[in-house]
Amino acid sequence: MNKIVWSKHSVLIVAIVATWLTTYFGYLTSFNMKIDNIMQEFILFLNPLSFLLFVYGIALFIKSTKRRNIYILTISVMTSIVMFSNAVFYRFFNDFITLPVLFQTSNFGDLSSSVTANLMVTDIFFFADVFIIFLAIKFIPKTDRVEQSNKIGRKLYFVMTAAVIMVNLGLAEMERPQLLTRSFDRELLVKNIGTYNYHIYDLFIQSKSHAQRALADGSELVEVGNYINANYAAPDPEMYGVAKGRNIIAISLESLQSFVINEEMDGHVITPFLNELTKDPDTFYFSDFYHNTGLGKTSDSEFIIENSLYPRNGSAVFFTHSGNTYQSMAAQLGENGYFTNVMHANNRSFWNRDIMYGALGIDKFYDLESYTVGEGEAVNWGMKDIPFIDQSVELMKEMPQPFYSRLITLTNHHPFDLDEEDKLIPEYTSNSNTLNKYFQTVRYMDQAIKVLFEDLKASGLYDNSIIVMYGDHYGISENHNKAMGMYLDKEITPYDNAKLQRVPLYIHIPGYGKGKTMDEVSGQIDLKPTLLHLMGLETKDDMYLGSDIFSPDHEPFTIFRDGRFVTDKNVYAQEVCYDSKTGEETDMAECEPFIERAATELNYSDMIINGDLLRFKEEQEQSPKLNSKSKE
Ligand code: GP9
Ligand code: MN
Repeated sequence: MNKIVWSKHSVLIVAIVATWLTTYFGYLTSFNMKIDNIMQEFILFLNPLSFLLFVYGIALFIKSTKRRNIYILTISVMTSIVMFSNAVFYRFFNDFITLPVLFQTSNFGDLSSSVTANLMVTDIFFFADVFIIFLAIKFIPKTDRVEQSNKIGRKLYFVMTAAVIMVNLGLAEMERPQLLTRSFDRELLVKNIGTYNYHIYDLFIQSKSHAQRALADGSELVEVGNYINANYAAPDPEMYGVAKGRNIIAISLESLQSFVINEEMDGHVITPFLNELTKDPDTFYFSDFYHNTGLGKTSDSEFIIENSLYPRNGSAVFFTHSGNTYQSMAAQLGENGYFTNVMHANNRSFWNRDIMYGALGIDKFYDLESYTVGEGEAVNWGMKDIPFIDQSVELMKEMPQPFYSRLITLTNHHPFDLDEEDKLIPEYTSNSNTLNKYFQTVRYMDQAIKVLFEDLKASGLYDNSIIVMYGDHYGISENHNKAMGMYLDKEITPYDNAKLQRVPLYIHIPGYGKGKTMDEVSGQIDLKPTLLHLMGLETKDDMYLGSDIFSPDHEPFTIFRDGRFVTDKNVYAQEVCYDSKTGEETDMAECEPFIERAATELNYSDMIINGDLLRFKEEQEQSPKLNSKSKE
């Protein structure tokens, strides 16, 4: 190193290196992050650097040595506090701190008591850099008078900082495409951009939604409320309450699309059990049902099903609006005596579930920690569906009844990897490895659902439950159109791509006997009112955008998050209006009124979420209720 640079900036250099290494060492000792390869290890090592270069670099603008040293020390204390707090928090929650947790009162667990209970003497290590910097300031001989850094030197420094940021982001993007737009998981964020940058990112996301929230004053409720009331579909009296009092077992079928149901691949039946179920007298099978998800994928589907609102465009609402007030299906069931829970053998912070579930009023989250993943029981993203289902049913046996359990399956997830012994049919042969393997993992999932039904029957839970199963979102993206075209034996158009967003929905009511295939166009957005009405619960006063599929007033119309839509007559995609039966282009006038409707509806949904409007509704409801009660 250049002698002059060293003597002029020794404290700064010591500070950067000391904090960098303390942070990295902190990662290794305090957080249980899964590192799969050398590249991830390297990114982890590199990731504190960009922020540290930047924040310590500001010292270069401070003329007085004393002030400059104070600044450097302050930064090191602050970064140490950040790492220290995260480590303590992690011990209890197995997660990194996010701002809504600090400001939310309705969270799982009590923060302050758990923090004090989780302190360790070795935590002093997080302040090692402060100590080292302090020694450097005291003992490194000040041979040269520290002059103001020259402009060129400073410029060079910040160019270097920018380069480090770019390298870090570039590598992160390679490891995890769309990391920042989808913000899947805090652990992935910290692994890729580091704790410090993660907190800035979190601050940015949270303050953006806070600003929009602050601008809303509740007056928007009238307009949105009018639209919602006008579209209310009253329940069919025949169906209302048919499953009253039963347990609800809802299964999120990972990446399952309808194009595999009742079909074959090279002569192999893909979903034998699910096919049988479509003909089962206790089952309603919805053959023209669509997902309404966006970038938030599984978490978006959860959001839609719980709230009957659309997720957000371009980001995952589970991350951006976990501090909102919601009127979720879980909360409503909870008020009616249900024990509400989600079962999913994955890291609890994935999709910010641990936080969002608090806002959705879900009583318990059975995450990875609730499961025992035995030898050979994990593949691809984690625990295999069959042992997951076996253990979930075991857990259900212990639950207070009635319960509402939502199970999220995982094996049929991109890249659709499977152990040899679980491959029940051969691969498909096309230019898409993804599609080729998809049929096999779907076949495995079908087996898992069969096991679920067997387990439920054996446990005695079956007869008093209702089983609802739905595909969460597409599994095969448009990037595989060529292979898909080969399988479907046609050229894939935007019309086909829209129709491929069909996901299966099953509502299975043991002993009911009057089930049938429903070919009404509908979507995930309709599930909440449909289910609540089946349970005999009213939804008239709730704010939601879907409608009960069994209602005679249900409209055959579903809107995709990106503005495409499907009606009984048309498919609207890529600004083209198609005939829904033939797939041929048709007169735009047929689609016109719905284009407007789709835009309005998505906009109202965004208004509810961005303005956190349901908090005003809650306030309004509390006062008149009190009044009417006192009159009785
Ligand atoms: C992760 C699982 C999959 O926990 O829900 O998420 P996805 O990538 O499908 O959104
Ligand atoms: Mn999914």
